Amino acid sequence: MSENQKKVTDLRSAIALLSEYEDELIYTDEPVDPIAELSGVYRYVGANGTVQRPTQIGPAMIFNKIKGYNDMRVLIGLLSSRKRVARLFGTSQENLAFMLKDSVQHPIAPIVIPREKAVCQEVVHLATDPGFDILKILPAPTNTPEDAGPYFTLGMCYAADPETGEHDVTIHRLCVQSKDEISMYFVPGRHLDVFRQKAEAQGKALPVSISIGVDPAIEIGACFEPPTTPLGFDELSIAGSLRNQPVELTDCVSINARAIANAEVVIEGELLPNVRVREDQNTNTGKAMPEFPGYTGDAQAAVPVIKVKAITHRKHPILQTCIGPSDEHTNMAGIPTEASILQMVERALPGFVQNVHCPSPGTGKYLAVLQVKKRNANDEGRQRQAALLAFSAFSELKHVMLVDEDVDVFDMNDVMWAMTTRYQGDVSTVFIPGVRCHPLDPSSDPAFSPSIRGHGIACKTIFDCTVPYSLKHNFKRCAFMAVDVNRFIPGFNKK
Ligand SMILES: [Mn+2]
Repeated sequence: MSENQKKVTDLRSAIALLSEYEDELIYTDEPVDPIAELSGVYRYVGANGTVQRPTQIGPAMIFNKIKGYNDMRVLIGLLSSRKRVARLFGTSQENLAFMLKDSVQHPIAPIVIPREKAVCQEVVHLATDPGFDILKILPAPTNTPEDAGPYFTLGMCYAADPETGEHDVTIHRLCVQSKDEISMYFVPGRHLDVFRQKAEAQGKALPVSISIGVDPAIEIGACFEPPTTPLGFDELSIAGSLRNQPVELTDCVSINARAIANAEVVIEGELLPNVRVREDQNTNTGKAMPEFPGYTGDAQAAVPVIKVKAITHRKHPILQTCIGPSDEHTNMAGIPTEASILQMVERALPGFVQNVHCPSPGTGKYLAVLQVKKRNANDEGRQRQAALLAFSAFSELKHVMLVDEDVDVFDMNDVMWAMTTRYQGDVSTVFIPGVRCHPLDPSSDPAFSPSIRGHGIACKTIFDCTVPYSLKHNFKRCAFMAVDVNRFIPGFNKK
């Protein structure tokens, strides 16, 4: 284990680690309005991703003063740079997916600690307290002026299967609907929704804890999806493996559920059976919030509701949030996607795929670039087999780009060079039409293409930008002399 890997156990230790670098974290004391302004600022500072330009890769940012709130800070963009994520995990950007893959294969289950030791319960607000109001306690941001309402964007939603008792953690968009109600949007098939439906079939509520402001290993681990983490796989055990120490849970104060013991904030509640609300019932904007493909999602007509029973938090809490289309999402969704692909291709084609990158313009979920090494004539064609495996490893993947071992998958300029000089559209493109992908891609719609029979179905496509094995001799990159630049510019290789 590297030093950095051991140093982080919660959000505060992650912040302390980033403070050791000069370019990873900035603070402001200028009072900010959580309604649209906070996200508006960070769009310029460090969102990047699929956000409309101007934006950039930049530091994480802490707003020390939130208008209308005392003693409440907001952190945004913690994971919105791959370099920063690598530092928080004590590894290199190129090795992140391999590290995640190993963690999934060697999970360490969470443990439960006594409530008196759980810092997330230093301050307790019960919904039965006079004047209880979610938005009086927590400055949930509204990300754009047309959002359906204020959203919690980085809540680790944790619940148990009512039949088996197995747990699942996932991040969902959570819109504050009233003083003690939050709506929860599920993309079809999500594991917490399976639990919710099982409870609903029995006419019961499903207790759920929402932990906000935790070790980033939990945030990234929570983004794994099946088949890598099938129903019943507690994704908290991935974070346990990443830190080589179990995630600590504690019993909630108001419901029969567990929360992450060192979270900054925990919202405790119950998903109510047979209750639905219109997501934008308070604003009628027709919109939900900015989603990772770079478009503001439509407000859903009927989403499940969490009745909040309590909010607990640490003293001087830090509410963590993200911009949906930022690189923060790319990293949280993309690195687990890379790890899932690596796991599957390594089982089927050992040693063939060298690395995988799910880059920012591909949202982390829709595009994967696979770097392969054709070792002999028999490897010709295996690159397309690797692409098919990638589609199986992650069902929401839409495009796979294949490049050779001399192309840097972490440099999209180099990938586009490969597409320019090692790709001919008519023979290098493989279409797999009519496959279900993801509903938030607006082009995956029958109005866009006659091959699409329903919203969320897409034409998966392989862009094979590898050189045919028999032609490799025609595709050698210019061979510059390997030299030690440090002789000319001392310290050059340390940058
Ligand atoms: Mn799951």
